[in-house]
Amino acid sequence: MTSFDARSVAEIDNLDDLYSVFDDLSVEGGWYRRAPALWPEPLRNFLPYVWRYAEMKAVLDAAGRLVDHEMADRRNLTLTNPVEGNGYATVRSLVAAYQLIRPGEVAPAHHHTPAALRIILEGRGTYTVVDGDRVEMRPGDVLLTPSWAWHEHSAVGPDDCYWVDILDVPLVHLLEPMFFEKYPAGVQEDPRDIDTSPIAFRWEDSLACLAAETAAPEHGMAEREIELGSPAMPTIALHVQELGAGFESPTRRTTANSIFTVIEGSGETIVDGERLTWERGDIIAVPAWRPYQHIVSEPARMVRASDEPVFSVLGLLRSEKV
Ligand code: 1HN
Repeated sequence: MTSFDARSVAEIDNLDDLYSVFDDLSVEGGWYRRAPALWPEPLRNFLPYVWRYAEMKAVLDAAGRLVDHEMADRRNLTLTNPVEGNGYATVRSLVAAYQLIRPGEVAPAHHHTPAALRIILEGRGTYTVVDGDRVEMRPGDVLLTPSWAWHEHSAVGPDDCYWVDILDVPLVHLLEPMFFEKYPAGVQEDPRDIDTSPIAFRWEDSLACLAAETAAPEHGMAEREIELGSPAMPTIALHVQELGAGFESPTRRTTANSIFTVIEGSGETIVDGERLTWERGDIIAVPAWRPYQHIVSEPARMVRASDEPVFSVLGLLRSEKV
């Protein structure tokens, strides 16, 4: 920074000279910006994308042969949105990952300010311990790890276990309050075995609640829909959606960002004109304000994770049919 000379600034008599002092002072003229600060509607930033479970599973299996838990802590593949310049997030505020844990392995305890949840895809005999409560995780279950909760995972059965992690890490990156700590003892001592817990949404309960729904949701993007929690966590909402064979949703867009995990069925989602086909276990990124429509081939159930609660509480949630 050069020294500020008020007298020479007072003598400036043309715009070029005025602009030339801006950089030195780290200011910009609101009328003379290099990049606009406001625009009429959300930009197309993050890209619509689908990650295929069949491919991810093959990669995880290879990692399972080459990377043990001593080395990995968590053996997961984070899903990096392919938009230029992005190195981490799946959509603006959320990151998703596929994780594999093999029989006998323990992913040691840690906690962090980002909130997390797991959606179990495959494998029996896997447990998570959240703040001292040891909960079995079965396919279709959704398990929450709220901000700052201690959590570790283990597999004790005969199966390789695969699940999807979704976290609000990119939101915490944006806002800066990142804290992370490993549990000093490695694993939590004397966990309590419990089966019902406010952090565990069981698949059989989701199915029963879906079956009890009489009306379709107002937005029309599914034939039946339930919410897990209200919302599940302060930054992440979770909805389980049921879409029958042949179902065609309207085309809608919302300012919230969504990650869909396909629990069963197959179909395609047309996101901003791009046709993304999907089947069981696949993950679909639907970024903010991209119009999207589901077209279903085989009866489908999916979990939509979104940052809707953040938008609601800030007065920024807008959705519309297009
Ligand atoms: C994490 O802590 C877990 O605890 C999984 O299983 C995925 C992705 C990004 C950052 C932290 C876990 C994660 C993660």
